[in-house]
Amino acid sequence: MIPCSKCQAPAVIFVRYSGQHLCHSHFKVFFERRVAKEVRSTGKMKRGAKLALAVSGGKDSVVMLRMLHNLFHEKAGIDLHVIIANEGIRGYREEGIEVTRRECDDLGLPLEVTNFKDMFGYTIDETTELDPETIPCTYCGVFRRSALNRTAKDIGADKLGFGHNLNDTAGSILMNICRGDVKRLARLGPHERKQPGLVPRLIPLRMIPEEETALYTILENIKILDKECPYAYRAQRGQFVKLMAALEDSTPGTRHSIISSYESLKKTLLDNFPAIELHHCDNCGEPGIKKICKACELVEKLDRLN
Ligand code: Q46
Ligand code: ZN
Ligand code: ZN
Repeated sequence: MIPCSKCQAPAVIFVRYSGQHLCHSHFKVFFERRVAKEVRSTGKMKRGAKLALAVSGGKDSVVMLRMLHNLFHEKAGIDLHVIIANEGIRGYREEGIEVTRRECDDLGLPLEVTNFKDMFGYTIDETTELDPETIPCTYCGVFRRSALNRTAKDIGADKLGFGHNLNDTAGSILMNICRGDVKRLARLGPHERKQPGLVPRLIPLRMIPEEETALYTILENIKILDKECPYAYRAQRGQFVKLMAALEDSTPGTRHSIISSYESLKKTLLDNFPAIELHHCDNCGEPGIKKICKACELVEKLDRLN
């Protein structure tokens, strides 16, 4: 048995990037403290603020939900609303909705299910039949952003929380650098500036490595959707996630270094690429760069193919 670096209890994890062995209770403190710090420093929400949480049923979003409930719902008077996007992926999404519904019932939180079929006229399964050449995640990502933003606005949310972890955040930074997409890099969340029509994002688990979220669900006995989307193998992001894991494995702390480099560059990025004036889509009213938003553009494409 390896003892905890802070007490003599058996360690449940070795945190390579900090060189500490931690027992269950010290790991919990270590985990929760970082989430609370992230929410306080980037969320800046006052008592009575409304926070919508985008939950999928997967480990990260369910842990975010549980944590925000335990740390901020009653203690800080933050009003929580849960949103789940139903993309229409057979054999996958139903279970995610079930897991999320159970968690919301247990915590006594309202849940809003927003269906792609109702909002855009197509499920993701249908987009793959109509347009097999395009990666399903192209439709899914654009529709999800729009659906969650619209639903969060309908709820009257001040912020919209996502369960992205450290691996996702560092992977997104790396992906945008590799693609040379500096404008997008400048716009990555968390968002402190408010743009008309866009609910600012909050990313409570931004500094938490994926393996720690996984351990937290086991130790705290949290039920999650433990299944991968059947289209995940086609996602381009996957290669950056794998690359990130390999880099971290050979040099522990790489993910944190990527985030801190990004933080140091962020001001320069925002000065050089200030937020552009967004239009309201002629069709649905959602903010976008062009007269017609990306989601409506994709719907038009599907209508032509149908
Ligand atoms: S749900 Fe949608 Fe993901 Fe499935 S189709 Fe791609 S984007 S992989 S997070
Ligand atoms: Zn301990
Ligand atoms: Zn639109």
